[in-house]
Amino acid sequence: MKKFLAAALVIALMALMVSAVGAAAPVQQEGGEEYFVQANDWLSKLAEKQYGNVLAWPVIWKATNLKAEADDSFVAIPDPDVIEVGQKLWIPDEAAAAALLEEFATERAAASSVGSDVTGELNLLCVVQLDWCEGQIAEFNKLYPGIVVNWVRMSSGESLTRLRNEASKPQFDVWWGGPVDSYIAASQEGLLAAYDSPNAVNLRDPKLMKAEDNTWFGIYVGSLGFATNTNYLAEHPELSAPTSWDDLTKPEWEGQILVAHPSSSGTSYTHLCTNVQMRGEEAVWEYERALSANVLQFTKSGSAPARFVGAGEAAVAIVFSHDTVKYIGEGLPLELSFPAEGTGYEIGGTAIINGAQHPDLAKLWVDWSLTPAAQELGPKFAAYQAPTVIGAEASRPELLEVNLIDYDFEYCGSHKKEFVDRFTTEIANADNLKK
Ligand code: S7P
Repeated sequence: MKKFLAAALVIALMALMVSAVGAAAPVQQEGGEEYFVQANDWLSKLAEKQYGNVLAWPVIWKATNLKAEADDSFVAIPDPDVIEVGQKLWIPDEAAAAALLEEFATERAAASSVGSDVTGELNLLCVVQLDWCEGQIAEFNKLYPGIVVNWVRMSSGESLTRLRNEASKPQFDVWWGGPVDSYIAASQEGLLAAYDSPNAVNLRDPKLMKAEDNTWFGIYVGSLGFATNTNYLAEHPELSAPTSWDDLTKPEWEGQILVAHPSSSGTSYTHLCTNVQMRGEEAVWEYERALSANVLQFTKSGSAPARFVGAGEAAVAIVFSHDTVKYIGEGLPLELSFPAEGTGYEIGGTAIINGAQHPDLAKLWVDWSLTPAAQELGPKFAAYQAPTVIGAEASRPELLEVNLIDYDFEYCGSHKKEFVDRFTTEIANADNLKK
C-alpha cells in the first residue's frame, strides 16, 4: 500500500510538473517552439523578444494560425491585437521566421504587381485601430503595388516612447495616426523630419492641422465621449449614461469606469489634457484622484475600455466617440454620451521620422494621406473620424456637433511628459496595464 501511495505521489508530482511546464515555459520542437501567453504579452512584444524585430509579429500570428489548421490544441487568432493569457502560440525559430517573412513579402509584392512602378519597403508605425491599419495599407498597395509595407500597431504613447528609444537608429519611416499631442512632443524632441507636402494645400485649416515647420500633418478629427453598457443601465434603472465629467466621480460608478493610462494611450492623454484645460493645472489632480477611485483598471490601449464595457466588464468607458460608434456597429450594447460642459477632441496626425531609411516612400504615404480619396476610406474600415481635407466628407458629422472645448494642441503637446509623469506618480502607476 505504501509503495502504491509513493508511486501515486510520484505520478501526481510528474503530472504537476508537466502542467507547470505547459503553463509557462516554451516547449522546444523542430522549427520553433510552443509558447503559452503570459499576462501583458502581445505579439509585437514577443516578436521583439524573439527576433529583435517588432515588425516580425505577423510571423507568430500566421504561424499559429497555420498550426491551428492541422492541430486542434492551437486556436486560430482572428484579431492579432487580442491574445488571451494561457493561449498556445507557435513561435518559429529564427530560420523559419526569416523564411516566413520573405514568403510574406513575396506574396504581398506578387499579389499586386501591376500599376505604379515604384518599388521598395516602407516601415510604418500605425496607431489607429488594427482593421483600419490593415485596410489602409491594402488600399495604398493598390496604388503602389511594388511597395512592401511592414507595419506594427502601437498605442500613441507607446509609439512615442519607441521613437525616442530608436532616435539614433530609427526603424520606422512613417508614423500614422494618434492624436497630434504626441507628434508635437516628438517634433520638439527632433524626432520628426520636415516635409513640405504638396497636398498640404488640401487641409481645411492649415494653421490648426499641420505643424508650422511641416513636421506633422493632421489626417482626421474626433471627439472624446463616454460609452455606457446599455444592459447595465437596464439592470440599474436609477442610473443614466453620464453627461458630465463630474458624473464619473459619483459613488454609483464605483469600480465601474474604464479608461486607458495616459502614458501609453493618446485617447487617455486627450482626456487628461481636456480636464487640465477645463479645471486648471492644480485642480485637475483632485479631479483625477476622485475619478481614479471609481476606475476599475487602467488599460494600455485607448479603445479597449469600450470593448471591455461592451463585454460587461465595467459600465462606463472614456473613449473617442468614433470608437464607440465602431463597437456599436459590431453589435456591442453601448450608448454614446458626451459631457455637456465641454469635451476635448483630437486631430490625428501623420509624420515622417527623422533619419527614416526610406524617406521617399514615406513622402508618398504622407502625400496620399492628405488626399480626399485616402481620407474617405475610413468608414470602409469602421473608422468614423472626420477628414481634415477639402473634398472629403465626414461620415458621422454629428460626432463633432457637440460642445467641444478650444483644445490647445501646442500646450498639450509641450506639457505631455510633465502631465503624464505627474499622473503616473500621483494618480496611478503604469504597471500591469491591461491591453
Ligand atoms: O482608431 C481609433 C483611434 O482612437 O486610435 C487612436 C488612438 O490614440 C490610439 O489608441 P491609444 O489611445 O491606445 O493611443 C486615435 O487617434 C484614433 O482616433
